[in-house]
Amino acid sequence: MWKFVENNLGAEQDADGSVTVRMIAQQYLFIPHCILVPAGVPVHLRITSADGVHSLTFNGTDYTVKVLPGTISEAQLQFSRAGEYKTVCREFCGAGHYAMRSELRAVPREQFPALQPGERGNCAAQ
Ligand SMILES: [Cu+2]
Repeated sequence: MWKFVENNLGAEQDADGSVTVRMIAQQYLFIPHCILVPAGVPVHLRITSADGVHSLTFNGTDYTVKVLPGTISEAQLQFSRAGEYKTVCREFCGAGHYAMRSELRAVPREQFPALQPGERGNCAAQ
């Protein structure tokens, strides 16, 4: 089974051009806190929870991914236009729930391959 290790979180481009994103939800944030993906490309999301139940949503889309501890939730996503999508928890998960929001940034697809792996989980590099 594939392991969640800190250095494999983030976005990784696969041989067919699609992207795999690995994330962790925990009280009260999503890790990585900001993630970059190419626009217009299939994104295969894998996410687990470090504690309770969370629900990952992307503002401006209909995507909702329920996140549970002890299991990996998978979803197929695609962000057709470049831009910022706030990632917001929609499952009440405790006192800090309302502040549980991070960001996904879709960049023009031709820009993505030039990003270093460290930049794909860190919007400050943009
Ligand atoms: Cu929550």
